[in-house]
Amino acid sequence: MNYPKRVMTIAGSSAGGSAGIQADLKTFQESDVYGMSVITAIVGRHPRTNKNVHALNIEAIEAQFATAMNQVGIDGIKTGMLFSKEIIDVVASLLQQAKIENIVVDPVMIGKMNSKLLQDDAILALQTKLIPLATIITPNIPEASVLLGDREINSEEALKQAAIDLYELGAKSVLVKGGRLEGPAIDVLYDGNELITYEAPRINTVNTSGAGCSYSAAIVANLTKGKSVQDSVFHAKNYITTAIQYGFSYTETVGPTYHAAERKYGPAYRIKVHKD
Ligand code: PXL
Repeated sequence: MNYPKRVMTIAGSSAGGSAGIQADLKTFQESDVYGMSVITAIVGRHPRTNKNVHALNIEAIEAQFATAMNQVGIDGIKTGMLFSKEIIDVVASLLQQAKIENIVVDPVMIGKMNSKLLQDDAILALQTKLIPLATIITPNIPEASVLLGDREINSEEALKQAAIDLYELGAKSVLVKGGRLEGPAIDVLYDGNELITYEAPRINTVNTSGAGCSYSAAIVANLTKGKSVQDSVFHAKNYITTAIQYGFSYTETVGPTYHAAERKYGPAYRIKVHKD
């Protein structure tokens, strides 16, 4: 038997199940890879104290990584919410020591409900220690803007320039996600050579919680299965677009994407790809 590829997410636990670790593991399952997790922080709002981010200590993070590494082994890793400079430092050093081949860095900064998922003094460590190790980074527009020193990004042209400039931080590829622009959901991939645009129709929904997490989780799953970066992004964008199309909510809050949608209903759209 060919065992499934072993994929780890290093991210925050999102108690509602839509984002973070929970979204990643659901996406891994749908992608037929073996999911593992290292939890960096627990996100959940306390009804009385209002505290929302409960970070784990460094020892707990190292312990989880060592367990998965020694008991299973790792074919690919995605990072999501890392919260602090200290956590980024330890994650970067673990990734370097373990010589992981496929690394997706999703530079998560702010959650859909405005939770602060990365401290301000952690940006430099993200730029200089973690991003240079990445096979691909997947910032959305606000994250790309912060990584480029608060640059304004408000057009497809600016999106492309952001991808080209972020490449200088040392990742092998950069995917800037333009979902926050008006019109179709356009993402731009730059690999130091080609600029590729992936276009999905705009879906009229608020239920997109965890969409970015699930997208980057699908990318790392595809990479470990041997797909190229371009194909990994293409299939992941198809997957997440269908999951958003069938997004739903149990309550009045912003709801999750539907992780099983592509398997259950087939692709809702076919993503358009073009090269400049
Ligand atoms: O969607 C970004 C995100 C990532 N990781 C965790 C989160 C969220 C959003 O709330 O809670 C843990």
